Amino acid sequence: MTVIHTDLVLPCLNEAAALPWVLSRLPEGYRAIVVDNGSTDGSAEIAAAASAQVVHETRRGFGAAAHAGLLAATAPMIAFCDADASMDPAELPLVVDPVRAGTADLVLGRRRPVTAKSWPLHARLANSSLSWRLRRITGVNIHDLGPMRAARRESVLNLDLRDRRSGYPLEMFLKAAEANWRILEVDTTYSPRVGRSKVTGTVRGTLIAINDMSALLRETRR
Ligand SMILES: Nc1nc2c(ncn2[C@@H]2O[C@H](COP(=O)(O)OP(=O)(O)OP(=O)(O)O)[C@@H](O)[C@H]2O)c(=O)[nH]1
Ligand SMILES: [Mg+2]
Repeated sequence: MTVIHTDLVLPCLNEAAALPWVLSRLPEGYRAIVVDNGSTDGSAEIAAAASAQVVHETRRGFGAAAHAGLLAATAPMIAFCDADASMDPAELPLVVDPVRAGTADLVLGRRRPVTAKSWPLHARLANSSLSWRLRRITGVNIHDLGPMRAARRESVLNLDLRDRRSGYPLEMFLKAAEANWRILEVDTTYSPRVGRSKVTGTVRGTLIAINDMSALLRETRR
């Protein structure tokens, strides 16, 4: 029997078109936990049929889903990835292996777009200005607050993350930096998502994300 070393949390809101490919790409030793937030397109059934563990989270929000996945996980390593096929789970060892090897405490996948369509201009600009601010605040040399990431599960639990919306990935980064974690950035490929955009692909989603993140940054600087 294969030993599961990493639980992969996949927050999922109506990703029926992307899930079969995403779930087929997990390397050996990884287990998928799909956290469904009331999808109406059969995402949960598709995930279950592909033998993923399905967690239902009634509270809306990216952070609520990501955190429910963290709480449901049991493996020593935890990884996060979008469920929209923009990232390839086959690349997970790039972020997980340095944590397993003990050379990093948090590894973030820097999104390297394969085509101009992978990443809308407004999202790219918002992200690079955020990264610039984060480099200044924390001294960590990051260029993208990438959603594909990995750390030791118990260490992330100990960060006591509170955000349940779009600020969750930022809060994880800020608290890890504050705790002097060794944070590493590696390149990962970024392709156009499958299905409809929900967060930064829409202007409304980007504004919500910027709002959630700005509140966290204001708190950090106090
Ligand atoms: N469970 C849950 N998942 C969500 C929610 N919002 C987004 N997601 C999922 O979180 C991941 C990231 O959301 P995306 O919609 O890809 O956001 P993005 O990458 O910023 O922008 P686009 O890919 O352009 O939409 C995807 O797997 C979504 O299905 C939510 O409220 N609940
Ligand atoms: Mg996406």
